[in-house]
Amino acid sequence: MMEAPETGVADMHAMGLARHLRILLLLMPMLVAASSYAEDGHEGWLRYAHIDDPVVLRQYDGLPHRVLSLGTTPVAQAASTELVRGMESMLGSRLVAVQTLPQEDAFVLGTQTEVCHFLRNVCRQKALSGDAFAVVRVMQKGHVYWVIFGDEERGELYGVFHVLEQFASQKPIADASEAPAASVRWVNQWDNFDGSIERGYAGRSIFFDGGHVRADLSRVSEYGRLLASVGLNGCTVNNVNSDLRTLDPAMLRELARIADQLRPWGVRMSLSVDLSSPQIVDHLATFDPLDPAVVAWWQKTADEVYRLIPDFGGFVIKADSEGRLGPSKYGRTPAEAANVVARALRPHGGVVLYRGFVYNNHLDWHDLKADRARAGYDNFHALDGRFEPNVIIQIKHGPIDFQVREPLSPLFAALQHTSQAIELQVTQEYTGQQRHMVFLVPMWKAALDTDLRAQNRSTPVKEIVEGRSFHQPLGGFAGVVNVGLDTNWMHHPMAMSNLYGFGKLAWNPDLTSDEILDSWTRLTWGNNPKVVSTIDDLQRGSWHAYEEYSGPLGLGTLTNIIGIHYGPGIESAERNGWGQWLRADNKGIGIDRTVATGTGYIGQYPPELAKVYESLTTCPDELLLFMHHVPYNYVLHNGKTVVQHVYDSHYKGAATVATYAPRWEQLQGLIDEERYEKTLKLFMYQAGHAIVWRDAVSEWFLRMSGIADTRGRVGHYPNRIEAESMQADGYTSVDVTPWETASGGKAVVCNRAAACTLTVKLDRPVGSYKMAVQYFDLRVGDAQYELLLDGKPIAHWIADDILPPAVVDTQLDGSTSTRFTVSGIALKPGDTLMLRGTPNNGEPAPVDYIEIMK
Ligand code: GCV
Repeated sequence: MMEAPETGVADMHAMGLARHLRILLLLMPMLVAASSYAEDGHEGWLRYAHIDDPVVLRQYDGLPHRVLSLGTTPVAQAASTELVRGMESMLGSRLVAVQTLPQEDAFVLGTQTEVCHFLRNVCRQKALSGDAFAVVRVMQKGHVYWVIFGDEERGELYGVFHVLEQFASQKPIADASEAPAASVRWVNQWDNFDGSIERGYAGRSIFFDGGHVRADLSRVSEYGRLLASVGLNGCTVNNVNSDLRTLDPAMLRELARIADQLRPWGVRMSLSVDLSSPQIVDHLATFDPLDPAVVAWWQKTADEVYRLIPDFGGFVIKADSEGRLGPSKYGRTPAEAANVVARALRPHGGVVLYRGFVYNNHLDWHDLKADRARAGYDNFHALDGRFEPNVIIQIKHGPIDFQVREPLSPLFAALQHTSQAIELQVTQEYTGQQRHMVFLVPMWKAALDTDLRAQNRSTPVKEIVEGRSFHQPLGGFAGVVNVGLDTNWMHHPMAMSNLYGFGKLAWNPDLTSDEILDSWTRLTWGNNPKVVSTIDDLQRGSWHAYEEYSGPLGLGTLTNIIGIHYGPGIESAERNGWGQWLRADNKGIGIDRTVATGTGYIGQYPPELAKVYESLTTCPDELLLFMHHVPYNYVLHNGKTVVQHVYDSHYKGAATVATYAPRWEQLQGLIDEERYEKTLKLFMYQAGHAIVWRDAVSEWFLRMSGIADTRGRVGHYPNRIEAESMQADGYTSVDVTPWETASGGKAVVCNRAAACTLTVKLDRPVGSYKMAVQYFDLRVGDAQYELLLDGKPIAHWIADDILPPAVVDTQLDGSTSTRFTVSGIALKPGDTLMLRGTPNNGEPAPVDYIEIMK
């Protein structure tokens, strides 16, 4: 017998090293992939974090190690690759792909027809249709086959994502069968060809740059994967304010590259198109939808689109709205326009989503009967039943424009012979632009669950847009998302819950907001119970808190509505053609939309609901000022006067937001450092900005109504030292516009190259204090600030945040006002506090006030 050569300790060490090296080399691509995105939110809810808990892992012990994928299309391939990827990452178990049905347990993926050839039991299952999927265990010849199938490959992919989501939420894998609520589950991106995104808050376009489709479309494929994982099946890639070159043949060839990236994820590309395209692209004499040359043009163009993009979804049309041309130019109706385009798409299976957002933005504000909220109904209700079957009217959930609270658009109930889709806004245009945490799913749920009582029977909005209430062939959900090139897609780590939630609701609007939130939190942040409950609690009330400090009682978000829609800018709503008025004077506020004395808008609702809104006795407080004009001392159902409610609500909302950062700090060490820090910074910012909102709105109501806050808060800030009252060296006082966005309506600026200072002698009793400096952080420049106590530096910071640009980049207002805080400052009577501001590149180190609190 030959003796095995002896292996010395040093050799063993070397062998061990070599083995480690081999393992390391094998793992290298995975490590590189993992570390390049680390925990920066890039993976969204598809982190597939490894499950370490042996007890949890044990429940997956009996799962197969083989996978047979019967389809050959890109979607089928994506489904099996995803299953392998997810299981390996989460369970550490390697699935081996096989080509034939193995004589051992296996996962089997395919369409129902494909699987049925091999596993007879699947033929006996209820036939699936559309995008439905099923997961069933089938016994055959003593082996267990886990079959994941759909009517089409897309369902198969959804089935795989369903299974992976169970692992990620540490739930057992059980048989399941699901079908989506509606066939159209699309996202809209308002991306421009130059790479900018209208109302996008997370960087530049993942699709376009410099007038063309980007060379590198890798983020598009990743986006497609995220969308598919929550059941979304369409993506309109360009702005509804569509570039007039969209249907240019050269551009179409470029756009086809985007469709190629989305295709493996079962996401059909669609395009926003302008009705004047026939004139622009091919110089036709007219774009009159009834002109035979125009009809032929749309047919020729649709044929060309489908030649390039065989799975093309359809066209989204914004017309006669906010400066876009439309059929009204020729005295034609939206139905006549939509139908011409729809007929061209129909042979190819495409649809038209014609937006119900048609209104006149040059309304006469002197006319007390003029009302923008009426527009959707007024423009469309008479056309009910006149649309081709492949036209869907895409209706924003409220009659105005994605405000923090609106009633449901009455148009949903008025169109009973026309397919409809609800348009929801995932991008937080009016709800904090992804710098404020606002979990929007509760708002959407409230909208979808609203029973409009059309025909005096139950007609919840969700059933209308599913096509169920009025037996329509189509229906759907369109979410304006506007992800960008920011690593984590939406900027605020919490904002991804809105995209996830939109997809989940589009698939199943009966899910509860809490169910959606809880699964998003687990997938995104892990299953640690403290992490889950803290994040769920933070998010759950965030919409309500935002409403409390930005615009309660149905007033709408009290922002600068003709500008960037971010910080407070209350009176911008009044006296212009945009029709989003408050109708405020020193006696009262709110728009009278009653039938009896107002604009008659309430009469657009079915009678039962109209009755509720028409009467002050039954109109809910939360919509009061949307429906009625009342005096400031009108008493609400909650027993408070309107004005006192406004004060209390703003203080309450801001106080809630002040708790976000301390609650978040409880999670330090339980989640990754990168996302922890980013979120903490945003929560601290939000706390400061909620105070800007609180003070601006409360001060404005105080000045307008002349009615004091019974709790003495508004207008009294005993801890505040106005910058303009401090001893200044170089700083000069300026008026801020609008006045309510700075304390006392004034701030100070340093208009010289060298630093300026503000000095004040303090007279605080001995103790430890917190200081807040309210200042303005402009896009231009990165000014520096330093706080000195008795000559010693106690804090230093740079104003380098990227806040939404105001009307002009150098404007001091409620969008650029922000706050720096520092705690644990020991004070005694007679201390001298100095703030030194060093301007930079046009940013004059502006300061509003300093607040010193216990
Ligand atoms: C894309 C609002 C937004 C616009 C948007 C428009 C629309 O008015 O502020 O940016 O335009 O809605 O939905 O068409």
